Amino acid sequence: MFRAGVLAIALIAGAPIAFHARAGGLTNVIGMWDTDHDGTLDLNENNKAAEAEFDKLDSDHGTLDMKELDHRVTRAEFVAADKDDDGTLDKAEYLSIVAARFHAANRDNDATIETKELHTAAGRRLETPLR
Ligand SMILES: [Ca+2]
Ligand SMILES: [Ca+2]
Ligand SMILES: [Ca+2]
Repeated sequence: MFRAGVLAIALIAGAPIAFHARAGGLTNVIGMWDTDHDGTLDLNENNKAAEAEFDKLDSDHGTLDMKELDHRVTRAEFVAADKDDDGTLDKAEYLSIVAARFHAANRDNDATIETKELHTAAGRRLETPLR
């Protein structure tokens, strides 16, 4: 607990821009899901965010249809991800779309999404199914 606090303070001191973004209410998905507090979103954190969003959208039966997804994914993505062709996305199918968007947004191929990568067209597409 103590170590985590020190780390958080160090990060805030070292990243005034990120801190201001949070303080100003412009919290992005990195701010929401950066559980290891390294200032970036890795695929593990990305998947946790996608799972939480899935659970939020899915009220009852463990899958999402196009209506529940409400424009978070495109029709083409939906059809490609729906491996069992049942007209809905289960969690694994949904995560496959989000993972593809993660890789598209990760321009420098370093396994993490940085704030600057979120501020691209691909980054915004990644944020859509995560919040
Ligand atoms: Ca992180
Ligand atoms: Ca399916
Ligand atoms: Ca990156």
